[in-house]
Amino acid sequence: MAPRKHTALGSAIFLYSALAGAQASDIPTFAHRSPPAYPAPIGTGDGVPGWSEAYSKAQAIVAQMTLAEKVNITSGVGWEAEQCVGNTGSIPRLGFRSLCLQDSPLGIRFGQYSSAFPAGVTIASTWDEGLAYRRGYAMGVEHRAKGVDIQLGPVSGPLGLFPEGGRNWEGAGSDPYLSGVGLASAVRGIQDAGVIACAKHWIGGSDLPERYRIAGEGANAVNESLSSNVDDRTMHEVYAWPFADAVRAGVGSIMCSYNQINNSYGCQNSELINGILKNEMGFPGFVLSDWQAQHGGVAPALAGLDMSMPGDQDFTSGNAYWGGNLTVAVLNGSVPIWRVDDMATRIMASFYKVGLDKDRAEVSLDSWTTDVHGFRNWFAKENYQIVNGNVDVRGTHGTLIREIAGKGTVLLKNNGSLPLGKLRQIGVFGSDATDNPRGPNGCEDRACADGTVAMGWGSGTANFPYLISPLTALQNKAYADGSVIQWVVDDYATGEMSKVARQAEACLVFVKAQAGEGYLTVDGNQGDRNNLTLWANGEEVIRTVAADCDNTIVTVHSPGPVTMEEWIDHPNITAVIFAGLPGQESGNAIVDVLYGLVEPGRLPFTIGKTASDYGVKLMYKPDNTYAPQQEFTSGLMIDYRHFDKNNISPRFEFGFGLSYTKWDYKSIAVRTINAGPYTPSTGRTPAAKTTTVTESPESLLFPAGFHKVKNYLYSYLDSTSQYGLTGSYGPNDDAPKEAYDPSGTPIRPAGGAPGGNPELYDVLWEVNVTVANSGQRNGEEVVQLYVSQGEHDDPVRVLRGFRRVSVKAGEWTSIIFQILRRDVARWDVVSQNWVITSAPKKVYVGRSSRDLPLEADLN
Ligand SMILES: *[C@@H]1O[C@H](CO)[C@@H](O)[C@H](O)[C@H]1NC(C)=O
Ligand SMILES: *[C@@H]1O[C@H](CO)[C@@H](O)[C@H](O)[C@H]1NC(C)=O
Ligand SMILES: *[C@@H]1O[C@H](CO)[C@@H](O)[C@H](O)[C@H]1NC(C)=O
Ligand SMILES: *[C@@H]1O[C@H](CO)[C@@H](O)[C@H](O)[C@H]1NC(C)=O
Ligand SMILES: *[C@@H]1O[C@H](CO)[C@@H](O)[C@H](O)[C@H]1NC(C)=O
Ligand SMILES: *[C@@H]1O[C@H](CO)[C@@H](O)[C@H](O)[C@H]1NC(C)=O
Ligand SMILES: *[C@@H]1O[C@H](CO)[C@@H](O)[C@H](O)[C@H]1NC(C)=O
Ligand SMILES: *[C@@H]1O[C@H](CO)[C@@H](O)[C@H](O)[C@H]1NC(C)=O
Ligand SMILES: CC(=O)N[C@H]1CO[C@H](CO)[C@@H](O)[C@@H]1O
Repeated sequence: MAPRKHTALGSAIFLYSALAGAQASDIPTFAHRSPPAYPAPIGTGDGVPGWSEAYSKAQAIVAQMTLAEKVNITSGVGWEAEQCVGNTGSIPRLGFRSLCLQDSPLGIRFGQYSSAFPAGVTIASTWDEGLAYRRGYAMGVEHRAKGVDIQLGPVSGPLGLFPEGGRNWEGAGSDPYLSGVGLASAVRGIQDAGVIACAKHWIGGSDLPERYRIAGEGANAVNESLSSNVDDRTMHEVYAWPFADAVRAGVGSIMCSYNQINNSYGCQNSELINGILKNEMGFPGFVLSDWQAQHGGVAPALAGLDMSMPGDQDFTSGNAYWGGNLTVAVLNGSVPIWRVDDMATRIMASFYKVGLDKDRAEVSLDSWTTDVHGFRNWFAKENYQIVNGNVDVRGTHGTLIREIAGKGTVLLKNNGSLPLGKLRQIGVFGSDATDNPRGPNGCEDRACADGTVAMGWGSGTANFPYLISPLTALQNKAYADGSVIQWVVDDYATGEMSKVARQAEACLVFVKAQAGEGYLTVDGNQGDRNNLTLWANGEEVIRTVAADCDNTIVTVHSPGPVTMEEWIDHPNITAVIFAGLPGQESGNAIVDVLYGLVEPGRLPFTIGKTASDYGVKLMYKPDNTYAPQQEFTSGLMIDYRHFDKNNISPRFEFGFGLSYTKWDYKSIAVRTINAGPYTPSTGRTPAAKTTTVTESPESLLFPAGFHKVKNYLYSYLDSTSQYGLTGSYGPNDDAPKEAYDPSGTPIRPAGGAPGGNPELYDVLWEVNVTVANSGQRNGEEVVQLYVSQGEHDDPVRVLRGFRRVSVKAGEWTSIIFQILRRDVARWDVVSQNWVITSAPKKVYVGRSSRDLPLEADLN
């Protein structure tokens, strides 16, 4: 979410329209349309695991709220209106403080005395569910101590269809199963620490639609955001899959996305929010808009949006789609009162679910200044006070960060040079080894590639409390070992590099690529990378050093795959490491891996030989000026599934990574579990309790003598004549009369509980696998389980289980995997349900998606 302040923002002229300034007659006709799904299901805690008590409390407090109070907690008060990147209104009468929403998925954005955790791509590379939970928990602890109520993370979407995609690194790898486990672990961790997690972005933004988000911006000006056109089966089996895991894990909030899906905006697509998320996936929490992803007032409310962020139509405009306008829309009947009751109840239920009613800390961070004192209402310049309390919330998280960064570093090539022993002389090369001369936080939202790359750029970032560069850590190591160490960190000083390379016993080359969010451009890359090659003269640095050093060890810091064909087979390159985006402990972690103190991780995506091998094309220029159309023709075949289906040999396949020891896959045994049949869910979502507004418009006016903060958004009415306002619907989102039906809606057959029909999670098989460490060192292996579903249109194999195990040298272990009904089912577009076909199914177990020594039939 949330870019910095934009200068030229969307021309959202119509209050409740999806259209920004176009004449209906000029609008091109696009084939893809999203079906209507109304009414919005009313959230319930009845019989819902983990939610029933929270819902009772929420219903009790919402029953005490006036309409203006309910609207207040659904509506943001405006960009820069308060200290967090997003803040709702408060309820002074009930002593309820406004909710604070803060980026990011890897720590506290704009935080001070807080940690910069490894990015999503690096935690995914650990393939360690327990570590993912601990990372989530540690981030939650930090947010909670700073007074943040909702942490805007974790991320699954973009999922990584496009390897160049600018925000892939925020998420947990390019496979829905891996991403789902990552999402669910982070959600549990964050929420166990007492903070509401926000799974984002719902949905279909595998491209970076943000570059086409804003009408009237530069050469890529479009009238409406890019539309991701995704077929139903792919939506279920690929893009929505991880979110089902998050919902099942109890996630309190989900953020809808900037892009359109089938030409309907993510935050007002009724089929996606009302239909798939709230009905089919049984999501009891609330949906909030990405910052300026809301394009109307009534349509999103009816389509299931529950919270408007940051509240203003354009940043700091002082106009809201909701706030006072939602109060009006309820009074005049365009939004039913029960819909606002449901919004407020869903928000409060999540609040109680994570225990925010107990010991809630004061907000002690500020997003707009690093000074201790500042204006609490930054845009209005009101309420000068202490805004950065500067509580140090880091605890011992540095140790955890170092462990994750080490275990998430992937060893790609090793001709025996690693792990390093005591060296007489070390050479270090490349600007990626060293500090950014402007400092660790010297570039706005980390948007530069000077010095070592340890996170991507954009809103998904945090301030570094410190950043140990590889060079710093290697100097410390050299000092301890009594080694000589020399370095050349000017990427163009090739003459000097050759000299140093000729003297060193090991030549450690650090190269990089960088990517981020599209509101900032670095070296001509508008968020998305323009290519998959190295930045900062990387190839030449490698070539130069390798020409003079027969023990050249290359480390790549990057948000995703880079092509390596030009240099990987060079005989003097004895080792290659993919070190992802490791966070504040970068240098210590790479030293741990180089010297063999930790066991490395595995790739959460495929490294292809060429960019075109991925079979997809990121749309760098809009294909039409009205609303770019991104056809997801790749369907289910994302990442390794595409390589497998088309018999393309990658350089390094999904799941690949070398270990410092040797592993033998010994045996596999499959046990069939009698799970019983799969029964489609029946019944209805709850009916509305209240359908009429009893409050008078007069009682909703601003109280006499009320002080209005400049451009702050309130839920009160300016005048009682205000609800004579009229407006219209956008053409894609016409609200049918069903939207106003208070009697609920039939539960979809695949629905019935958070995460979908509970029987989808029945265990059908248990697979017992034994793996032995036959090497000389204690080690850690990531045992991976893949399933082939057997139909001609299925992927060759899909990941359906993994476990990172620690085994001593010479010992073995057995791992029990559970294969769930969901793991072998496919989405049937006709019955709108999951089905298991009669095609023969197999299970494969091994070290990567292409190294699978064990297999068995699933009968
Ligand atoms: C999008 O359109 C495709 C067909 O073009 C359809 O299969 C799918 O269900 C639609 N999805 C949504 C959410 O509208
Ligand atoms: C809504 O919240 C604002 C502060 O964020 C507060 O000034 C206002 O009184 C609240 N409105 C109601 C109805 O409580
Ligand atoms: C309601 O929407 C209209 C039209 O966009 C806008 O001018 C007005 O400021 C909004 N009202 C509030 C209270 O935000
Ligand atoms: C170097 O390592 C790669 C992979 O790690 C392996 O394929 C290759 O055979 C090794 N070459 C030598 C000379 O050991
Ligand atoms: C790829 O992009 C990077 C970063 O902008 C640039 O340094 C590099 O030269 C580009 N590579 C090619 C082959 O153009
Ligand atoms: C490998 O390094 C040695 C120096 O150690 C150098 O003589 C040789 O030419 C290099 N090989 C290649 C292929 O560059
Ligand atoms: C009610 O108010 C909303 C918001 O001002 C407006 O969009 C809508 O058209 C109005 N509906 C009617 C029936 O007046
Ligand atoms: C799994 O297989 C191993 C090796 O055959 C065996 O020792 C172990 O008891 C099995 N575990 C279970 C739970 O059946
Ligand atoms: C159909 C339509 O309204 N197209 C408009 C899109 O935006 C450009 C300006 O950016 C207008 O010139 C087009 O008329």
